[in-house]
Formats: sequence, C-alpha cells, structure tokens
Amino acid sequence: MSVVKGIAAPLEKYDGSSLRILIVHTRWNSSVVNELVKGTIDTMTKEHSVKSENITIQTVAGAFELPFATQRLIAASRLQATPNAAELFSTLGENTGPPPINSKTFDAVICIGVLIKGSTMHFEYISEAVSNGIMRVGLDSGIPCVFGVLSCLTDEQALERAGLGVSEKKHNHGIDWGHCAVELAIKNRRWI
Ligand code: DLZ
Repeated sequence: MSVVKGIAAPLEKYDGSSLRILIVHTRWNSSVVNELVKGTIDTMTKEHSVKSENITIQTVAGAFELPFATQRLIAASRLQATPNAAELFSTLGENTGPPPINSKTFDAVICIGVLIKGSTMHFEYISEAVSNGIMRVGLDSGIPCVFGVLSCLTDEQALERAGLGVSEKKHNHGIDWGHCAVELAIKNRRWI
C-alpha cells in the first residue's frame, strides 16, 4: 500500500549555526513531552548545527499556558536585546504593531506539549485555545512559532508520536518540529 501522509524533504540544507531558538514546553505529561523536546533539540543541533548555547528552554505547567508564556518571553527578549527599548516603547501608542525585530531576539519558537483527552470537555477547549493562541503569538510577533502540541485521544497515541510506542510506525514528532523551526527561521530572515 502506498503512503500518502507525511512531509517531503526540504529542497535545501539549512544552516542553523547563527539561530537563536526558544523552546517552551509543558510539565504536564512530562514523560512524553521530555522525549519530544529531546527529539527537537537533537534534530536542530545535529542536523542543522544549531548551537546548544543558543537554545533557551522554559517550562510552564500545562498547554494552556504556552501562548501567554511565549508572548511574554518574546517581549522580554526584545527588551533585553534593545538597550533603549523601554524608551522606544514609551513613545509608541497602543496598537502600533510589534516592536522592531532585533538581531538578538529569537529566530523561532517551538511550543511543546501533550494534551490527552479525558472524560470532560477540557480537551476540546484547551486544544482549540492553545492552537489559536500559538498561531496568534506568531502572527503578532513576526517570529515563527512552531505548533508542537499533540492532541491525542489516548495515551498510546501520545507514546507513538513521541517515538515511545510499540508499533513500527512510531515516530518522534519533535524531529519534524526541529526541522520546521530551522527552515522557517532561515526563510523568515530572507523574507524580512
Ligand atoms: C488541567 C489539565 C488537564 C486535565 N489535562 C492537561 C493535559 O493533558 N495536558 C496539558 O498540557 N495540560 C493539561 N491540563 C492543565 C492545563 O493546560 C492548564 O495548565 C491548567 O488548566 C491551568 O491553566
């Protein structure tokens, strides 16, 4: 049987040696999340030469906190990266758009978490809020935010997608998120 699903290889090899990457991950479902984080980091460092000292890692409790934390961390990095940023912000009115991109802010963010459906509506509300929230942070900030949140109906689905399952098809999705972050970070520099 032919395989339809999945991502084709990129057209070029991306050099991530100058990139600054932020990973924000949850402590909920940590055994699976930690494996996904590892897969993401290994891919970026081993396959794209991202320097480990240029990867910042922050944690939050659960997936619902990912968009807020990401937005605040991007804002904080911009303040630190721009010596007179406080002055600059004070001169800006509201709704004037995101602050200027500085070379020391993050080139890409990867938000990582695992939602597992329970017996209430919690899963539906959180997964929708988190996917919309992460998308919004990316669009508002102009910094690519990779959606590294698994929305699983069972524990087994989560294990399979972190490469911890028992089936032949198990695959660590962190690998894809690592490739995705580097590609989009490099392309975003060209697009500015
Ligand atoms: C409360 C909760 C539940 C039931 N399940 C998960 C989950 O599967 N994955 C996850 O990342 N977080 C879960 N949370 C926590 C919420 O995301 C959030 O941290 C709390 O509602 C506090 O805002």
